Amino acid sequence: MDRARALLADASRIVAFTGAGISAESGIPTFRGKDGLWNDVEVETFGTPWGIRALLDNDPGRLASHLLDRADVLLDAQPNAAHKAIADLEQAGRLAGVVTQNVDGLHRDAGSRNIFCLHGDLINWRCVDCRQLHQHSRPGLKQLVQSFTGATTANEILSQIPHCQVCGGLTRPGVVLFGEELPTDQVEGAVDLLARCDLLLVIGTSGVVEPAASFARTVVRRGAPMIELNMEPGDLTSSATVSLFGAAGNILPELIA
Ligand code: BJW
Ligand code: ZN
Repeated sequence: MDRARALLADASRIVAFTGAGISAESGIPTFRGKDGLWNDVEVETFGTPWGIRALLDNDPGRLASHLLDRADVLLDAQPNAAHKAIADLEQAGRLAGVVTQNVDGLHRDAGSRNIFCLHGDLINWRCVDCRQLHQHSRPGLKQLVQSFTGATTANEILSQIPHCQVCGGLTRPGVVLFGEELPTDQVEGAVDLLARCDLLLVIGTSGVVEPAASFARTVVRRGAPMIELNMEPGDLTSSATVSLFGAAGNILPELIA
């Protein structure tokens, strides 16, 4: 903790690089590890566009109940002490921005401003044909997902989903699934921010998903120090200057106090 505090004291352009672990204390399960989402559902089915398409065609009831379960935890979640500590650091002029892999919008809700979402955003839907943005409110999205309750056919799901006002195409959540490209504007913003940071604060990520993890490694290769906060060692631990193991909601407020 003393070494981490000294690194923080020396830095003037800190960037936070976050993953699912920062939202665990807001009640959102992580993807990997003992309570991870991928223990309950197969990643090949629920984490890929082709898996979800096949589920819609072959087992729409299971897709509907999965979406209802995820909406339940994601749409009611509130920022925790770690999200707030990050927002406070930015407010104090010490943190230049946040690069997150999370789609839950909790950094924004906590008051962070300069945020780049590498894996998209649950609230910001897009047209599958022309990629036009279709923004939902949390209550509006909740209502939409609740309309899938009891669906047994693909049409009962598809008929509830709004169509694009520009081209009439189907809209879908703006989240990045495996095999899909990351949003160019978010990647460009993140890369630019990371290129100018003088301390990387890596919080709650296993560091196994690419290209996100490599963006963090690039900062270290350039010579900037990295502080890692995690419950346990992960794939980025060997790149960290200091690792603090424990819950981010406890450690982070103590670290920046
Ligand atoms: C706590 C805590 C507490 C708990 N406090 N800590 C190069 C090499 C190899 C593979 C690839 C590669 N390039 C691309 C790939 C393929 C693939 C990939 O990375 N695969 C690897 C897994 C092998 N990547 C992609 O497909 C990406 N697209 C891409 O590269 O496009 C170009 C391309 C296209 C086609 C061909 C080739 C290239 C897209 C990746 C999309 C990821 N999507 C998901 C799902 C989002 C939607 C949804 O919500 O359903 O994003 S997967 C999931 O993993 C989610 C996360 O953002 C992402 C990262 O996970 P994260 O955040 O690290 O969470 P966990 O659960 O892994 O870890 C949590 C951590 O927190 C743990 O360490 C805990 O200990 C800790 N923790 N509680 C602090 N309280
Ligand atoms: Zn469209």
